[in-house]
Amino acid sequence: MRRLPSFPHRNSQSKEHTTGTAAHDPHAEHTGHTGHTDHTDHTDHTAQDRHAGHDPHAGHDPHAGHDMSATFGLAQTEDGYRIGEVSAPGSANEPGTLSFTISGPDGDAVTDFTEEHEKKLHLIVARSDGAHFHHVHPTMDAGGTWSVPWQWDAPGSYRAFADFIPTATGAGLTLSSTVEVAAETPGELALHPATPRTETSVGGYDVTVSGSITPNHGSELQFTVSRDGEPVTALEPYLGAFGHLVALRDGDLAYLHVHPHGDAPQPGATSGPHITFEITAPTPGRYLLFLDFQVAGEVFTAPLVVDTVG
Ligand SMILES: [Cu+2]
Repeated sequence: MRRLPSFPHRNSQSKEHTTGTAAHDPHAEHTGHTGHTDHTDHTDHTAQDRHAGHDPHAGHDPHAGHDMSATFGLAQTEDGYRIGEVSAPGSANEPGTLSFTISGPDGDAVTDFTEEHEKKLHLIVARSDGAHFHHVHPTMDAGGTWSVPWQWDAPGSYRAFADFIPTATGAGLTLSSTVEVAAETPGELALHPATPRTETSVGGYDVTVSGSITPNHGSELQFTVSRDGEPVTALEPYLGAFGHLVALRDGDLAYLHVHPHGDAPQPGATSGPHITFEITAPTPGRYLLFLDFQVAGEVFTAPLVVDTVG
């Protein structure tokens, strides 16, 4: 596995970057997806999803094995590893802590993780409609409990994805569990369908995406960052890359963690305005894209939405 150089991590452990800006409308059909919490049956994905050989990153991307795994992060248990119940505040706007443990094949909490992209565990949280996306890095105590200060912005059914490498196997896993955040009134639970969006603004930066996603083929997506109409060339390494892309399939939030083209940046290097990723979407459909990028020490997340073509 390629070792990534380490960089100062300016995003504090507890800081989260979140997107609440997506234009959304009520969309009730997502509510049925909460039943995926214990989705350990791989059969419905196996035929088309076990195809590491199709992964354009095979051979040089440390994620190649688990990005295209059978469950796409929708399972709570895989290869004997399990994410336990996620404890978090039960309602919105209530400060607290989000915590969980990862247990291994022997049932005990796992405490030995191998760093990947400068962190031993990456936690992605999104509501069932893809809104309220968070990418944070909890800390682990000696007993293997991961925790991070937490407050929900809105009620609903959320999925929490833990992306990690148990040192015992060296094989990356993404496991997830759902968390329900109670609403005071039923109207607060209205969900919002994503609609295709290839341009967005975050923190004064304009981000566009070009390219198209062809299902089951490596497809190139190019993001361009500009500010006040000028290309931004001061993109900084964040977690060992000039950008991180998480793609969630609209509907079930199947999870794809994608890494950019090119070698890991050297410390102090800057890049821009383009960041290019190769993504392999497992099925036709709509994909919610969350691009993390860093400028002047601050991390931004740009939410975009692309439908597959062909
Ligand atoms: Cu992370």
